[in-house]
Parts: sequence; structure tokens; C-alpha cells
Amino acid sequence: METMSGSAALMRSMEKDGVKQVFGLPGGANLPMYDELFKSNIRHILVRHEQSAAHMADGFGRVSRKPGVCFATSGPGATNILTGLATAQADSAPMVAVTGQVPVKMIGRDAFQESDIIGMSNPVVKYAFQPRKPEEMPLAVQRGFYIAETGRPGPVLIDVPKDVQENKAPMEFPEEFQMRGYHPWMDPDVTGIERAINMLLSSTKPIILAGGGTIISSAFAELQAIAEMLGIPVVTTFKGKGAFPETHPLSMGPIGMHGHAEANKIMIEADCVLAIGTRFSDRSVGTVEDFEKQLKIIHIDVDPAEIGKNQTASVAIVGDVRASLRIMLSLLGKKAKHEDTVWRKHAAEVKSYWRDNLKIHSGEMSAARILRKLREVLPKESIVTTEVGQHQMWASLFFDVIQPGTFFSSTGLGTMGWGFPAAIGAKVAKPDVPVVDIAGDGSFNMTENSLATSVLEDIPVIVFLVNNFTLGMVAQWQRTFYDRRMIGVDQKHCPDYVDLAKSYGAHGTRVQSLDELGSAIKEALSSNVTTVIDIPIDPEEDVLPFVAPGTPLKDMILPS
Ligand SMILES: Cc1ncc(C[n+]2csc(CCOP(=O)(O)OP(=O)(O)O)c2C)c(N)n1
Repeated sequence: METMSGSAALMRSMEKDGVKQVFGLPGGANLPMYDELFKSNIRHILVRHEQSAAHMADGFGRVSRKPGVCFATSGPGATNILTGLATAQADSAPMVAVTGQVPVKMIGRDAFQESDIIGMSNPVVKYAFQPRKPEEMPLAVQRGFYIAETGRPGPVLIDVPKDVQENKAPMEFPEEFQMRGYHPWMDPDVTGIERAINMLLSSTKPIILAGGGTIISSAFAELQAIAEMLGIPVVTTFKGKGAFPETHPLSMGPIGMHGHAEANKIMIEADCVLAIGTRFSDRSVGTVEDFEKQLKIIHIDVDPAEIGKNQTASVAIVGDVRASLRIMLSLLGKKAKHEDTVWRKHAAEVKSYWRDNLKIHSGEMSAARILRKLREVLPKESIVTTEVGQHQMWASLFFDVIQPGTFFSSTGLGTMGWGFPAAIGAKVAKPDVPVVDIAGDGSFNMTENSLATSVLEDIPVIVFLVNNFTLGMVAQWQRTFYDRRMIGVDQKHCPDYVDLAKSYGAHGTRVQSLDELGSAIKEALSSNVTTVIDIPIDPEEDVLPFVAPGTPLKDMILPS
């Protein structure tokens, strides 16, 4: 057994787990960790705010499907990552956060920069623990990574007191370990899958609702094969956007508050839904009661806690989505196929009607036009993240995801400022594909100092800044529901984003026409330098269609 410090064991364990980089910012309570990081082969990517470190790790994790790692010091460093942990938890993103803590004997004494981060983070992480002895480190790290990436992924926090980092002990690095009480996977129940197939085949208006779990388990090919074999139209949740190619004839797009008109229309007509890896959030289904009344639900989810939480399923299948769909496919192989149904033709008509007849803003730089331009110019394998607000929902409506698993957004917590650092993390995970953050000015303001990380660490991404000089989504709600009493939404006193980008050593450009926009995107793609494209748009443009909160999908508000 080798004797080493807790910090050295941390690095050794992370290297064993294949960690290539950590996102972080040092401080007094994690200096021993940083000193070992210095000696290791793991790259450190310095952030300007710990919240961004967590979002970068989250972006890395969502793209690579391996936990992204972030480091923060104790107290304020640790509390700064809380929003990042909650964001990852809400969207089931694998992540490991390692925080420094005051020495064991100082815990609970209000020491300088002490905060009870375990207590604070408990409701927003998959798991949190605090090794109290250096020899506990190897197992703590092994467990942390295992829990973060297995079953339903999520964020894990490992809080390490300074003396645990410093003190030495003989270390064992076990290859195998057992975790009693944690069963991340269950074998899907074949009888349930058979019942589901019969239910689907006997319904006349079946639909597939693909949620984020479909993306997490990379069940793209299986989903497409089932949809095509049975000729069933596919809607997604917003988190599931990109689980199915949105240019496919069977794709109806995301449902919900900011779903596509055709998706909401077809959803409310369906009689049976195959719901895959979704928690039926209020944003997706509007009022839960109305949704449930109209159709039979087949629910597949890896997390048993999701079954029956928001919707009662007629058939529930607990298991990994991909494994379940594979079994379904193999059983379906023996059954009759029915491809060209009246229902399928009807869905195609509904889609083309709404695609052709939905009014969009008349200006050249309308949201629809700029996002379609982005789609036209961007290679299909590019990864897109978004911030939170109108631009996010315009992306939902007007930016078609062609290659599954290339679109990521903070859909559960709705965290402004997530998209840009997450894009940086995504680029680290996939350096060879272009990465674009579709941003609003308010959201970009929250983490724009990540420009320093992007430039200095040479992690080039494109910020597609949909600039309406306002906190647009809040402004839209104030216009719609509060009789235009506009308060707290003006964003006029903001930096000049072109100058801001340049001052960080990035490229910055402002565009006034679609042609200029197309050229700016092409230039950014070929430059391989972080670029902010500032795209001024009309501050009064609304996101429509829209299902108001607390109302059913059938009451969708359409553009007049
Ligand atoms: C951290 C955080 N604070 C507040 C909100 C509430 N909120 C939701 S959308 C929005 C406005 C977003 O503005 P911007 O990023 O400029 O995007 P736009 O809606 O204008 O496209 C706000 C304030 C939030 N989602 N996240």
C-alpha cells in the first residue's frame, strides 16, 4: 500500500477514472488539492466565477456522458456552485464537484470561510459526502463518479476538509466495490413491454413523446426505428428536443408552453402515448389533469420515482430507455407493421398546415429568420446550447436539430447564464465540432466573464447574441399578463458587446441584415476564435405560440 496525502489520492483516483480536466478556481481551503493538481496530468481550466465552473462541468457531462468535474474552495466558493449543482440535478446531468472545507476540528465553529455545503446542497444533488480521513478518499472518488454517471445521472458533491487533503495515510485503490442499497439499473420488464406493444398497436392515434432520458441514454437509433416501423408521429419535451431528427417527416417538434403548434395540436388528439424518459413537467403537459384524461400512457423511465409522480401510467416500464426500446424493437419484429395510417397522414397535414400558416414577425431580423439562418449555415453536427428566455424558446421553435443529441439547454431549473459556460464545457468534450451558445443579452450578462476562460484557455465557441436590450421573456409576460406595467426589464445600460468581446481578446461583430449574419457565422466557424455575434432585434417581439401557465395545451395562444 502506498502512503500519500488525501489530495494526492484524489488526483490518482480521478486519473484512474479518466478525468482529463477540471474547471475551477482556487482558495485557501483547497490549496493542497491545487498543489497536487499542479503535479498531476490533469488540466486545470480557470474560471472567473465558480458558478461557471459548475456549468462548464455540466456542459462537458451532458455532451460526453462522463461526469464533468469542478473545483471550488470552501464557503463562498462552495456556495457559488450551488446554482450549478441544482441546474445539473434538474436536468439529470452527470457532474462531480469537489469543494474544500475547513479542517475537521474547525467544522461547526464558524471558522473563516466555513459553510455547511453538505447541508445546503443536499436537496439539489444526487449525493453529497464528506470524507473525514485521508484514507477514505479513493473510495469517496470512486463512489462519487459511479453515482454521478449511473442510472439517472446527476451531480455529486465531495466536500474535503483541508486536513483530510493534507494528511497522509496508506492508500488502497480498489478496482471493484459494492454499494449496498444503490441499484442504478433494473432489467426492463418484458411482459410490460409486450403489453405496451399491444396497446400501441391497438390504438388508432398513437404518439411517441420523447423526453430528455432518450438523449441521456443515446436511444436515438432505437427511437427512430420504432417510430418508422409503426409510422407513429414523434413529439418531444423541450429537454427531449433533438432526441429525434427534427427534419424527419414524423417529427412534430417539442410540445408544451413553448412547443410547436403542430406538436400541441397532435398531442391533444392522440389516444395513446409512448412516453420515454420524461417526468411530464408542467412546462411540457400544461395542466396535468387535462393531459391525463384524454389518453392511455405507456411510461418508460430509468428512475422508478418518476413513475406515477406527475402522470398515472397504464403501463409502466422501469429500466434504461435504450435497453427497453431494444427489447421493444426485437419483439415488434414479429408483429404486423402499419405504416401508412389515416392518423399518420393527418399528422403530416397538421404539420404542414401550421408550418405554412403560422404568422411570424415581419422584420428582416425576426427571431424566426435569424434562427433559420443559423440552421442553414451551421454544420449539422454542431452542438448548440442556449441561455434562458425568449431566445431559448425561439430556438425551440425555429432551430431544427438534425443530428440527435446536439442541443442542450437548462430546461428544468431555467438558469440564465448557463449556456455560455456550458458551451465551453461542451467544446472541451468535443473539440472538433463547432459549438454555439444561443444567448439573450440578460443571460449573457450573467456569465459573460467566461470570455476570459474561453480565450485564454483556447476553447473557442460562438455566442449568437439575440439582443433585444431587455429581459425579453419577463417583458413579454408583463406586456401580456400585467397590462404593460414594465418594471425591472430594461437592459439598455449594458456593455457594447463587440467592444466587450474584443477587450477579452475575442472577436466581436454586430450584424444588421441576414446576409451579414450568414457571413458572420461563416467567419466565426472558420476563425476558430471565440466570437460574439451581436444581433439587435425588435425589443417587442413575442414568442408565439404560447401556452400560458396553469392552462391546458388546447388553450395555446397563437399569433394573431
Ligand atoms: C438566474 C435567473 N434569474 C432570473 C430568471 C427569470 N427570467 C427568465 S427569462 C428572463 C429574461 C431573460 O432575458 P434575456 O437573457 O435577455 O433573454 P430574452 O428573454 O430577452 O431572449 C428572466 C429574468 C431566470 N430564469 N434565471
